[in-house]
Amino acid sequence: MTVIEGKIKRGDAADGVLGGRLSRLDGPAKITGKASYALEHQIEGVVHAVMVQSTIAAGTISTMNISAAEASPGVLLVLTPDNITQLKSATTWAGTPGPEGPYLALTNEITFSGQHVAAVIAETLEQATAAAALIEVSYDEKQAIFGLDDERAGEGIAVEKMTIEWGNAEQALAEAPVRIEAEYKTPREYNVPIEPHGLIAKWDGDVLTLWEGSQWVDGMARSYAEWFELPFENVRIISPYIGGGFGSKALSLPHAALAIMAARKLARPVKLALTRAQTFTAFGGRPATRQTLGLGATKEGKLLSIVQRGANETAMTGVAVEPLGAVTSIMYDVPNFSSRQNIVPVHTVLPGALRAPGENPSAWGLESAIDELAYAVGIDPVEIRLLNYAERDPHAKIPWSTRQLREAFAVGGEAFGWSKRSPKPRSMRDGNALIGWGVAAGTYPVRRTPGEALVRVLADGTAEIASSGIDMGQGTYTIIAQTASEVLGVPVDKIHVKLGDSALPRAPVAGGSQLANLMTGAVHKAALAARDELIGLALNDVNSPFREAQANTLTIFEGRILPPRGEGDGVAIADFMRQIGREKIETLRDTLPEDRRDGKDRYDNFTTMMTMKAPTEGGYSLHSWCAHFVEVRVDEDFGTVRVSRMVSALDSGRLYNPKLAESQWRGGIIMGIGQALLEEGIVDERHARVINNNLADYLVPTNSDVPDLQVISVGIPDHHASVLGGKAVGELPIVGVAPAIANAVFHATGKRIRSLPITLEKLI
Ligand code: MCN
Ligand code: MOS
Repeated sequence: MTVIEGKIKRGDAADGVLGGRLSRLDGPAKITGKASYALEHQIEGVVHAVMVQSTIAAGTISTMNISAAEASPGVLLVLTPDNITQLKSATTWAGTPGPEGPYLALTNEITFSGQHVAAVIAETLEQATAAAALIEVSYDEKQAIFGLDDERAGEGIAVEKMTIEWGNAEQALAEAPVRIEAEYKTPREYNVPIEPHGLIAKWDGDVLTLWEGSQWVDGMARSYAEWFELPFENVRIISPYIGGGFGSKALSLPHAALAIMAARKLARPVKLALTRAQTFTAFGGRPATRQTLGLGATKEGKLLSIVQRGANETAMTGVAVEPLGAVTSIMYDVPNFSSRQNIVPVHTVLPGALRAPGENPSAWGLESAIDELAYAVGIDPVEIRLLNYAERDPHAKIPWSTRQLREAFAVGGEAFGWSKRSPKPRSMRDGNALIGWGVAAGTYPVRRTPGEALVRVLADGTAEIASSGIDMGQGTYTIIAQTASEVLGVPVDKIHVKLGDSALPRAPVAGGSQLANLMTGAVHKAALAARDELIGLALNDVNSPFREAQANTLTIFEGRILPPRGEGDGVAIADFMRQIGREKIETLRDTLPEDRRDGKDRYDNFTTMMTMKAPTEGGYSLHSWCAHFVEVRVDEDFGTVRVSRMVSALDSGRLYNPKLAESQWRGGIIMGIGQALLEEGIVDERHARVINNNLADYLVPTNSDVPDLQVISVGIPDHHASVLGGKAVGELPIVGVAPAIANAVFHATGKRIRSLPITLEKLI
């Protein structure tokens, strides 16, 4: 720490620089209502679209009578499977060609309950809603397969690329002195972000502007451009604020295609807001999963084999894989391993991504099973995890970059008071409450896709940073400002960050918990370039007051260009820019590899996930890690479970802003509590329909369900993982929470619940 002129401190982790606990810069705008969300955008002449859904899950539309709707007041257009425009099939998010044939946003073939069958567009929302109710649809109905548990669903289709095997797992399991074999299940779970999906679509000739909450404006703009056969540059998505996404706002969806189509046909801007109920069927959440796990071990608890056979439901018309082997294959040191997975087509909307797709249900199975093994061999649940600690990646057989999981167990256990646990189930109680202590680990990979950022230093002493990357509440605005502030020496309140607009420099998806690492990396690079240019001008410009200075002696701090100590106060950047007659210094930088910088490679990098690097690429295996310690209180008579205390220790490498990372961790843990105890899409088996399609019946935790959550960072900077040393934050914390709670419930009650959520009827 250096002190200049007695007050300004250099090298201090002040709130405004990287590593500081700056509060969210978008917070005041959100709290005061100044932040305007997609559907709040006011636009002249806007008309309203309302979706109509199928009431059956399987069959064909035989007739659709739209005449009453068309004659209804204010109605401008009714879109049906018979009159929609056939769009061009678009490249998938993975970068592979889309399905053959045209893209049909509506079809007469019904494959799930709640499938869109028509859209009504009218002058007002009320008129569109009233007219939508007048549409009469009749169907040739077929028997639907309601879900994974439907006998007719069968075993499904093997997904060969999910197979992970080494050693001879089946034989080693058969010969193991101790064996645990059980089935673990998770139900359909939904993203339910508070801001429902929707958009405003406006055409100006062949230029399409969309106000739509998006986790990935560039990727979605590509889909829209391809569907409507427009140049990519003609599509602009504006998404500065997003009311949560949790994985559900990364891809273009059929309802949006219909709104855009209607706007074109009518030559009027169209606004479409899904209802809350429609957010359960307009896109899918986490598919239901089941997995059998066989754990073979020595009598001392050393793992000899893991055999996993998993399945997740998918739609009749598309493939969704929830990788159940994701955690199973890397968590423990095991000489024999086999994981295989099937997908089972059922009559449901295509499942999507929900916070830690794969890792989440994977950890649910494994971290429950290892707990069962701990009791079977009679050792402590933390001990058994340390006994089987993987010193390197057991699957890729390469070293970890960093793995602070041992530290997480030690630090978390200490803070929780784990050593005071009495090992026997049902041995701790407080009156009528059975008390249980449980533990589980979690992990999430470090994903890497290059990013791009623009830095602009302006003559008024402020700086602008721009990128199409988004902030849906994670903190992107804030950490980007901190990064730029640290490099440019411009105070954070003089930095304006612009995000969420596909007209800005490109960025990959805010998904897979990668955006923080890649955007801070890109901003750091662009800001360094701007800083170099500023100092270069200070040394060389004919009008610069520093022309006589030696190279490498100038610094920039707190908005001033400073000479070496003792040689004066320096000059404010604003004054300097004026003196040299410059309005701005602008640097655009990306973190693309040299050979991918131009043309199609560059375009694909930002508009597909084709270029995302595997966490094992580059010789190290890159992952974040965590350990959750939970106390539950179970009412012995009623079977109600309360999480009364939780301590989690997490390794996400270096934190760019600990306050925000802790908030991410708490948010994820709360979602984990919901998953463990409350969340479940309840399927009416007769109609293959999710019936609790609203926030009164689809239960998520409220404040009274959540105790004080202690979160502790045990990470260390990891420069294999990212330029600035951070690892994944966003999805890590949900992983392992549900099994930690189930393990605590077992400790409290002696009952092993292997099917989520842990509701009271399963306990009494
Ligand atoms: N962070 C940090 N230090 C790091 C990494 C991250 O301080 N080394 C903090 C930053 O505040 C950063 C945040 O954690 O903004 C999340 O960073 P990261 O893990 O890179 O995740 P992304 O920015 O890519 O965000 C996506 C991630 C995902 S995939 C889901 S799902 C999810 C999540 O973020 N959905 C969310 N968190 C969410 N939070 C909110 N409020 N709303 C959602 O929909
Ligand atoms: Mo997160 S489910 O990867 O958007």
